[in-house]
Amino acid sequence: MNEKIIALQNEITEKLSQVTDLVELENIRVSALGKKGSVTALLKGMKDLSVEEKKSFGAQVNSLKELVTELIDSKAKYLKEQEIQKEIDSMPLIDITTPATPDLGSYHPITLVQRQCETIFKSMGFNVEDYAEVVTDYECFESLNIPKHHPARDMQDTYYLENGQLLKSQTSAAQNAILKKYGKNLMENGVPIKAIFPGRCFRNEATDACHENTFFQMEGVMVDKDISISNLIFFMKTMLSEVFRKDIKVRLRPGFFPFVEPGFELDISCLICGGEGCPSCKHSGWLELCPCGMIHPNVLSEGGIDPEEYTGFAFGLGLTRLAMMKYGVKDIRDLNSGRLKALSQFTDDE
Ligand code: FA5
Repeated sequence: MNEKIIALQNEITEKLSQVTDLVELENIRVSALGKKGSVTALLKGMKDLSVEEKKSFGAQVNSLKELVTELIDSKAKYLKEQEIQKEIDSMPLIDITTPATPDLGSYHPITLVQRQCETIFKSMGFNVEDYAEVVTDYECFESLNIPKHHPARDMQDTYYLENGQLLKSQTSAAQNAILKKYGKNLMENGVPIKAIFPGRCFRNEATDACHENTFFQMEGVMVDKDISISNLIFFMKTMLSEVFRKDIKVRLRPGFFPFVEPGFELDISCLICGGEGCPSCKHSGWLELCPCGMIHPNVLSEGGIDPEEYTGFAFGLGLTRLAMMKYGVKDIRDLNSGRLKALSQFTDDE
């Protein structure tokens, strides 16, 4: 190959190896391949050569031109990629297209009040249990001292499934399983049964401001030697004062449930109307919140616990109504409405 061409090729290759930006690269392109560029100049200088020399020299200059063009193109591609990478590296590690105040969602008021009750009872040594929503007749009624055809079944409009099972109409449906689960530890090691079990309940109710067909309860049981109504009242009082953190009026009156004896209705003075009477409390000034009582001996026996030796209390707190009272929700149906704007305004910050 011609020495001049070799020298020029080395010179251009050397320059290209050192170039670091696209402006510099463009200058090299113009200085080599432009009208007045060094490679173009070689072609112009061919006029003094013989025809044979022109053929060979011209071919070599064209190869050089092709080589330089290729080198410049690939260098340009590399430098462009480098520039993009630099720009990416300099970007902040956050998505700047995300809205400034993202909607993080919120807990439902019933969840808030349920969690609060769980914390209160856990701090008093209760275990939290979960239970099925579809249960058997035995769980929901028979094990609770409500045999088939007992009129107490009419107290709840229960949804039955075709296979004989039913949608849990009360969290009491888990009592038997809980007694059986913890009974052994009670009898062998003297560890009291202390459990709460929140859950969703279903009843074919005509709905109004304080009745829903789908609502939450939280059942609680405590069984040990010498458990009395005083223990029951202590736990109810502690729970209510912790939930409301203010003085509220409650009343305890006799109530009938076949699975407790004696049984009580624990009502709360309506916090929506201050006890005056309104649709939220069916104009009575009181809201049935947490029926309770001493567990019936038949229920203890059915759960494998000797009623001669042990006694216990049970309660069925209306969690949905508790959320109504705590957050001042006038109509219980709003809680199942799915209206996020309304439901997201509550927090558990005191
Ligand atoms: C029961 O369900 C009994 N299992 C409670 C119980 C447990 C008694 C343990 C004794 C011992 P009741 O049907 O009254 O009882 O319901 C209990 C509470 O659930 C009510 O006081 C109320 O707060 C709530 N509740 C009942 N029905 C509805 C409804 N349709 N909508 C909203 N809350 C309801």
